[in-house]
Amino acid sequence: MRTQVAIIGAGPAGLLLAHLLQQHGIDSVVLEAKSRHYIENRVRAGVLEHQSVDILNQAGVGARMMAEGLPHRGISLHFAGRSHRIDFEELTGHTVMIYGQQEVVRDLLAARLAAHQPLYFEVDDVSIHDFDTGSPRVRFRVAGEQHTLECDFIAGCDGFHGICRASVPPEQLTLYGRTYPFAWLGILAEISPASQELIYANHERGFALLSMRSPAISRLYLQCAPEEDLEQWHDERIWSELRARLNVQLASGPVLQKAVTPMRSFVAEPMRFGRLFLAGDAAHIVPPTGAKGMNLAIADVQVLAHALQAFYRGGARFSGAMEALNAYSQTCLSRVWKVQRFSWWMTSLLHRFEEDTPFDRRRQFAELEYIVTSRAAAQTLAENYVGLPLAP
Ligand code: FAS
Ligand code: PHB
Repeated sequence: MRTQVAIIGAGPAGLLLAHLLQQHGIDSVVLEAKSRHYIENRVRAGVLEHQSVDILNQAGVGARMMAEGLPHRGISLHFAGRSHRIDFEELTGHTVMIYGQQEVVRDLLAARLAAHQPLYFEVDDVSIHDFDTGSPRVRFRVAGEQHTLECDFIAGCDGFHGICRASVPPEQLTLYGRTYPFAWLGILAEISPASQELIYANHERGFALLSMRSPAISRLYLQCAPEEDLEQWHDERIWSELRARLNVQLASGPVLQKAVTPMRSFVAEPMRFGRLFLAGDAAHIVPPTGAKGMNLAIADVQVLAHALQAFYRGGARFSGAMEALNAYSQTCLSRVWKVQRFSWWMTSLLHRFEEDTPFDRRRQFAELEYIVTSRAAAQTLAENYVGLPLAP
């Protein structure tokens, strides 16, 4: 079996890369460990930066997003018993789109299957080889049969727990990270959102976030202990805690899904090893407070797709063929670190930290007060939230 680009992972990164390459006549094979049903129903991110919306529209997979997504012009910050709106459109001229990650995955999957392009679900025993040579290979098993996929490049889009980053000799990797002393307990509930826009709350009892997926589906989160036992959180306890922290009229409703998400910041450098390129969560993780995880994956893939197009357009003998590919890691990391900073900053601004002294707590409120009383400070939050400029 042979292709030009072997893509490991069918999350937002892998599926978007496959689609962008196919639009430029570059063949790829996508290998996914889970089933189609699993990846189409995995509830994760919910906010698309304006550039992500543009990329999906330009790729021709944005029609349902534009029809069903919710354009949002701002958010509210709740603290010290008050609510303050941050008007993204007034401050930056941009908005964001509320559209669940699983919907983006469904749209990309539909395009892949409609184009009858190779995508294998429920693969296992995946391993990558010779990516430090000009002839990398991927070995995998599907339906009990072993295969070898020869290719020009391997795209490691297999997420934080995937095998691609783990296949790089440790001495070639530099890992940066921190874990936070809390997690998020998230629910998907069949109730109309209690607010038109997202509410981020810094409360004595802990952080809470009100988000949504549609006019009938709410997505809500509350800060909890890292090893929180979900069994201790029956629905009414969750609703009561959310009401206390968000300080909004919140009706209880059927909880469709509940899960605890750990909070970490993580970056692996570099993001390229010979013919292996890491993209998305395979290379970096941000705490979800800044709503950046999926958007970073999309931004990486935009850079990688452009570099691969330049390579194949110019031909391997073209002197600049490897130029864009050689610049991939640095190009992505420059923006990744700015987004890491923003995600860390939003997390530090809005959560209760056990070890905080009274001084820390007062300083945190002073920073919130500064944001809601200074246009410059509000603009800083807004321009990061709607999306920093993509690589040129
Ligand atoms: P993904 O993890 O989405 O996709 C990787 C794919 O590779 C998966 O389908 C996996 O099954 C597959 N894979 C793994 N190993 C493989 C192997 N050996 N062979 C083949 N396939 C393999 N971001 C936000 O912005 N907001 C949020 O609220 C938010 N909530 C999150 C909640 C959870 C529980 C998690 C884990 C993440 C959350 N994120 C959130 C971040 C998330 O949205 C990621 O940033 C996004 O999924 C990144 O996309 P990918 O890089 O494609 O990785
Ligand atoms: C979501 O809707 O899932 C969401 C929104 C904003 C965040 C994190 C998650 O910061």
